[in-house]
Amino acid sequence: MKDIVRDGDPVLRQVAKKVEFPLSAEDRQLAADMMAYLVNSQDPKIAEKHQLRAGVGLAAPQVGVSKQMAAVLVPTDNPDDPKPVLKTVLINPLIIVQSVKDAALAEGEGCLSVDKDIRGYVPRHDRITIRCQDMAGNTIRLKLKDYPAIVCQHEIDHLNGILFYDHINKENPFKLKDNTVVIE
Ligand code: NB4
Ligand code: NI
Repeated sequence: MKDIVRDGDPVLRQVAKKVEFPLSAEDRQLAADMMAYLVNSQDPKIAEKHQLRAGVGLAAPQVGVSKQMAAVLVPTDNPDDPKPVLKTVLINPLIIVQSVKDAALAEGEGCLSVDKDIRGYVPRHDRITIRCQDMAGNTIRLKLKDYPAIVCQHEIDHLNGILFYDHINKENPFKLKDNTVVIE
């Protein structure tokens, strides 16, 4: 697994290139490696052994590849059900529908590419519809809300050269619009 690119590297501020189909062997490997990072990072033993910071998402620019691809792995919080809430690789994703209502994580956001703790709410859309491609090149639509929607917006931002702290209100980091749900 390649090292994760840190803030300051220009690749994080570039608009990533579209991925072409059929996927190259290299692109398939990239998708598999990014998902493997997330799976490993969420296993406390493996994460400790390899010194991995836990992640629920990872975008290709974060491993130095300026392509429109991101892995998302949102685990379930139900111990009786091992099925993740969302496990997918987003390719060429676009937000085609977004709610007026916003949502923000109560704890703010952290990014594997940003070492400092930057506090404040990151306002996102509470509900989105994403149009993207799957590994086979089929165009798919994902309707998401709340936490999984926030994760995907963080990842899609990376593909457009945007980092979470760009969205934090500079005067008052904890100021939110009226119609915003805070998600625990
Ligand atoms: C992406 C997220 C930042 C906010 C919310 C959260 C973690 C990331 C960055 C929205 C998307 C990575 C990608 C976590 C985490 C909860 C689930 C399951 C068991 C530990 C894990 C911890 F690690 N963010 N880190 N940051 N990024 N929740 N959880 N838990 O994932 O930079 O661009 O394993
Ligand atoms: Ni990030």
